[in-house]
Amino acid sequence: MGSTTSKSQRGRGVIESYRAFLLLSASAPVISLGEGNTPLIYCPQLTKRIGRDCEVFVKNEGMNPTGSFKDRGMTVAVSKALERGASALICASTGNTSASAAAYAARTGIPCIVILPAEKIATGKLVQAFAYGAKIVAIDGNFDDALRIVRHLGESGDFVIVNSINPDRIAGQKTAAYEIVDEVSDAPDFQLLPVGNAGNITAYWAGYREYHAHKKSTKLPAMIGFQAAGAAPIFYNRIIEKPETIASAIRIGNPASWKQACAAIAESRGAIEVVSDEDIVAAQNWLARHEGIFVEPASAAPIAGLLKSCNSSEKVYALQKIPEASRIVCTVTGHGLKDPDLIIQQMKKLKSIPATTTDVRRAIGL
Ligand code: AN7
Repeated sequence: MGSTTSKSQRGRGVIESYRAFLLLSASAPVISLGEGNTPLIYCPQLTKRIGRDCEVFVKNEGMNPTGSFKDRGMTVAVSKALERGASALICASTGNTSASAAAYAARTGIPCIVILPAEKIATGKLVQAFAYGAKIVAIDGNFDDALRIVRHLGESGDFVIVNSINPDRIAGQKTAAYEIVDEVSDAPDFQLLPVGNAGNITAYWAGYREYHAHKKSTKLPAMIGFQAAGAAPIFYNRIIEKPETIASAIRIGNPASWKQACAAIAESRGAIEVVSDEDIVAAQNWLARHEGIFVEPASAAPIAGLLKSCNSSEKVYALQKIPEASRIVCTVTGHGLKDPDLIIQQMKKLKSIPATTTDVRRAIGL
């Protein structure tokens, strides 16, 4: 197992880096775009806000080939699908899964059908699915409706479903936890991440547990998941028929991996929390302006929770009593450029000025 973390294997995709943990046969084809090996960035400003001798890191999954963590699971799901002779892929998506599935399908040379909630997909993600040549179907319904239809269509055997109900997706996404442990030589004390369909929190917990069982870490983190207040079925413990949030990636009312997420939270002595859309937008701006990391709104949910926990009048129960000297990892799941509409609204329209140094000096207030 020692070779799994060899530097020479970095950048070659998660299958080559962690083959022994992914149970791939030696003859399986590898469809990779060089996913994984994303930066784990120490965040001095967040660390300062938390205080108490803690350390805060951001695992920037926006640095994957299609700009989200989905690529880790997609390389495994698509490689295994190809080994089994798949001729087409299908997925429901709030945007990132479809962008990733479309890219890996293109790489494989097989068609990809994506079923999306009409008008609820961030511009950049829709552009990606189109650019990679997916067959895009928009429905008058939400993600939960789209996944229901995909489950039905998958039963025909004509398509391989590449949503996280496919266990190969979860297997691939575990590699993010492996990377974190490899990089800091142990598991963190707290692992924060946004929760939508709840596949990723399930995958991280499985990854941390496996690595711990292989004695690669001395401890296990508390898993803290964040949902948007208008789309928080796990937090409220009921299906949300009409989920609403500005963070369209996690606009999900009936998560497929609900039970597994609850198990991860219970077993790790973690928690599920909610943050408002207002806090999400503020955290997205804060992270870009204080740490230089631009993420999509869903990815700002754990940052919003962390920032809120620094404000003593607010209640983020799970983070209220972070012990001194804790190491905290926040996973930010998708790149900010995928969903620029909110930021564009904040920008004033740029008016051009004459192309002289004098005019430019005046414009910048010199
Ligand atoms: C940026 O693309 O569900 O809890 O269809 O795009 O594993 O679902 C995306 C989910 C977090 C939630 N952050 O992860 C889809 C989709 C971003 C995301 C999540 C998603 P899960």
